[in-house]
Amino acid sequence: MRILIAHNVARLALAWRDAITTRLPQSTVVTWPEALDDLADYAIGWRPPEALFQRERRLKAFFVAGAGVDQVLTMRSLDPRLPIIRLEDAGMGRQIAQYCVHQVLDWYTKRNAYESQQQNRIWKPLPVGTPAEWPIGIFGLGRLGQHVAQAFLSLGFPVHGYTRSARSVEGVRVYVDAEGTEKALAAFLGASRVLILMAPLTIDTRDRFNATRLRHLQAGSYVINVARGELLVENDLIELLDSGHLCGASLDVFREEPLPVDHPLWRHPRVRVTPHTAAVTLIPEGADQIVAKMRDFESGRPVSGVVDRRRGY
Ligand code: OXD
Repeated sequence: MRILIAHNVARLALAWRDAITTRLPQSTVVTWPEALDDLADYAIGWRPPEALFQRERRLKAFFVAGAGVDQVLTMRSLDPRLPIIRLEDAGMGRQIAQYCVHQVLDWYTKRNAYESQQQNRIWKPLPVGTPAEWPIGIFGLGRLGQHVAQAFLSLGFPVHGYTRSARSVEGVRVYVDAEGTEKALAAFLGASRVLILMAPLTIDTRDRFNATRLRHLQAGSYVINVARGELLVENDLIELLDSGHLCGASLDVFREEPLPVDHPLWRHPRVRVTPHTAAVTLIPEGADQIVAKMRDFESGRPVSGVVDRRRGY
């Protein structure tokens, strides 16, 4: 097979090339913009250039080296028939679950308050909460969302999940909303005191969390965004943090990345900012998964993780 790697970080492109070459020694693997004699059969990439899809007209499939596919689907030169296949979990679920649990436990165990008490040498036990007071609401119950749900369930938190496709997840109160109605979303938000955004960016989820919808959350709620910045209207989030309706937010993704240096989120006292690192693609796990999918594809077996272009994920 002829395989082309296009990663926006040169060092990672080389790491992917080596990982794929090790697993498929009979194949020719090169990195963009190097061209193969006879064009590539498959490409693997993260934030690939438009020019790739203009030049590589013989691709059988494009593998996204991550979970989110929004960056690829918006490319004008993308052939609408080309199968786009994304990574499914590949070690990301565990990382995102750890990130979310860490953010919630820090808040729930009053770490900030104790840190400031320590600086002032104050010995003062604060009231203890219970998990029942902090129902977790997971917006997007795909593989990664289910990982997060299990992590919170194991710690005794009630978990609510919002999903577009009917599914049942043991222990989770599921709000299925095939039509995308405001009623189901409002009920889900009203039941949650921690909102975790885990859904892909699509035309339906863009700007979904504006002030009106965030107000449906219980008073004093916490917001975590590990999905895409565009799901959340950042100014509305700030407004609700300032009004006290929200008690805090942990944001790993932003409408503009890197977050501009003068952005108010950097300095907001109740916002924690991390640079899109809640889950990074683990190349060995990712390469194992892509190679297995490529083999299935080559031999005509069903391949999971193929993006439904209509739904956008
Ligand atoms: C992803 C990401 O989609 O890292 O994999 O954001």
